[in-house]
Amino acid sequence: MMDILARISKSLIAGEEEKVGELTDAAITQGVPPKQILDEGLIAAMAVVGDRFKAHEIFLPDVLLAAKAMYAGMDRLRPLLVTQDLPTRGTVVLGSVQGDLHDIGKNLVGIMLKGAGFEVIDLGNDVAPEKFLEAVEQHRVQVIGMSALLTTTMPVMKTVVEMVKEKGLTGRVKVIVGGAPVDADFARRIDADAYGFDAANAVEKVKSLTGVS
Ligand code: B1M
Repeated sequence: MMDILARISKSLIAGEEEKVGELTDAAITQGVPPKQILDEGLIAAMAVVGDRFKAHEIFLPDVLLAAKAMYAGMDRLRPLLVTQDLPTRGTVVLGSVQGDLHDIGKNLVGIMLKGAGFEVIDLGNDVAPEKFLEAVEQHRVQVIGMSALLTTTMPVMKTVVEMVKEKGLTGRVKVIVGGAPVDADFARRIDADAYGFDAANAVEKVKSLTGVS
């Protein structure tokens, strides 16, 4: 089992999109649990990519290839992580904040939320604050979920929380934030209702925000 996960990681780091897809299929066939493939094969490798990029050992095009390879693996896992026939437990509007093009983590949160029975309105990446509020007005949204991967885009989360307050929606619409540079302390400081440290934790937090057990 370790061998196939290590091979997935190695291929992802090398940006081998097709191979990551094939190896993910092989791991699924071998019976490796999807969550383990995700955590130990794909996400662990992406952390290495981040470290190497930071150390200037690899460059942006390499990171882009690794991201494509990550999606090849995630596409294989998606159907296994999302169950179709659960009753709807509430609606979450989700997006990577304005200025932020990173969407892998946000998409994982979306997959996991759908898997837990939530309806997800995914606004994509680079989402302007007003867009979150427009979605709240147009749909019966219980939770706004925002993702940021850049320290420079984190302040947009505060803007959205302030807009929620200004519109008198505090309490009716809850806000959860997450992403690599975000932490619980930051979430508290901007008055967000919750912080999710990973996709599974985000689901737990959204369940508790919406009173779903
Ligand atoms: Co960029 N990037 N990147 N990048 N990139 C980081 C974030 C960086 C840390 C790399 C580094 O220097 N080590 C660094 C940020 C530094 C900083 O702000 N302090 C960085 C930089 C600098 C940049 C550019 C500025 C580079 C440049 O242009 N010179 C540029 C910015 C573009 C922009 O957004 N405007 C840029 C571009 C890119 C790519 C486009 C090439 C690509 C993104 C492709 C894509 O997303 N479609 C990319 C990638 C892939 C990364 C790294 C390597 C990996 C991110 C990732 O997908 N991780 C990243 C390094 C790193 O994070 N270690 C890096 C895997 C993913 C599963 O994890 O997103 O953290 P993550 O999500 C987790 C949790 O955080 C959490 O759950 C997820 C699952 O466990 N979570 C939530 C996320 N959102 C949540 C929301 C929640 C709850 C939990 O509630 C709603």
